[in-house]
Amino acid sequence: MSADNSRRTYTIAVIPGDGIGIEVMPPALRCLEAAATRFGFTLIFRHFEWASCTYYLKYGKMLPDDWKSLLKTCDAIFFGAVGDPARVPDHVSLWGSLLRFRREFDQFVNIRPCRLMPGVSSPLTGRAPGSIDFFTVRENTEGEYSSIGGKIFEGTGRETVIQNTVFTRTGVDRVVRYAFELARSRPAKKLTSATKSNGISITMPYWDERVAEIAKEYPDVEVEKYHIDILCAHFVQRPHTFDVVVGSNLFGDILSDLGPACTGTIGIAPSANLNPTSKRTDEDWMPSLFEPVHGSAPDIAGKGIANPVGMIWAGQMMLEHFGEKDAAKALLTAIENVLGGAKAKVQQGGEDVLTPDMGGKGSTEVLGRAIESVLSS
Ligand code: GGG
Repeated sequence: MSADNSRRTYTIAVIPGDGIGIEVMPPALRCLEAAATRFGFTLIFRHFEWASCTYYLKYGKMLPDDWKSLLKTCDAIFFGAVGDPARVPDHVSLWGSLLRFRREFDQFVNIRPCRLMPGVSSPLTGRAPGSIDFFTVRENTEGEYSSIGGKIFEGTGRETVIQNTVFTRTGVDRVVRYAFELARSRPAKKLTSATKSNGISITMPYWDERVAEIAKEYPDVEVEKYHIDILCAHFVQRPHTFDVVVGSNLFGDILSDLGPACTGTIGIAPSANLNPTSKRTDEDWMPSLFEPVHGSAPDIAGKGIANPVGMIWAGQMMLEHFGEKDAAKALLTAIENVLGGAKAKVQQGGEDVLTPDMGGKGSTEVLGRAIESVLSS
């Protein structure tokens, strides 16, 4: 990362949020601690209960007034999930927390790996672990997620609702360039752009134009574009053909849920919300945020069965971001070994560590402990 990490001490803002975010956080912290102990660095966790609906119901807001200065004291933000729609409308909780972090810390890249992991059954059978291995790069601060618009003639037959999509040249160019750089660094050197320029006739042709313009700087990268509808179909039918996929805020969000679902479960998918240019030494330091792709999942919250891998893998991405490459590699290997060995373990009469979303009978606690113990051994 752009921080001064020579001291190898990292302060992390821990924000579990709501629902299963609260359940997957403890195993992830234990795995991070195990990695720190094994690889000789120090993690300082600063725990915050805000950015949750419980906080909102108590204080009438999602964040305290000094949230920004508190988070700026940290090297990164480790975030669980937000949302409790039975008590707080989703747009209130999301815009009051996660979207503020992304926008006000200018975390303009949301990068989400999508990989077929060992031991995880995919609805797309017959493919070997690792044969699906791509990244979605989502624009994270503008696009369809805009607060510009309004309602008029409310409650009448002329009721009208408008919400504008915002694409700025700076905003589009920087995320597209990031995606090209990522594609260039990978063996396949291939970039897929998600568009819908046949139907959305102003913003999406603009997106396509900027991709085509920036592509000129990357002659070594193969570029293709698909309308979002057929791209979703290709994700399902041939996910192994993708390498780096770049999309607007909304399209990137949809694709980064669909991709992991095609590899078995969204429960394992991590994400990094990055401000790649901010430096720890800057006066206006803006930390990046790491979270699982999944949300708060009210349907399974409180049952102890949420898959902790998305949260643990998000921690792995955070270690990578800190420059702790060996620890990050060991943590990913621990996840792969535990998932890959899980079915054989059950056949030999051992404990089922896989959570129900992966077809098992295991719990959040058991799976988290298994990964922690492999990492510590
Ligand atoms: N851990 C991710 C999370 O809480 N997601 C909630 C959600 O609905 N996010 C929408 C988004 O990422 O745009």
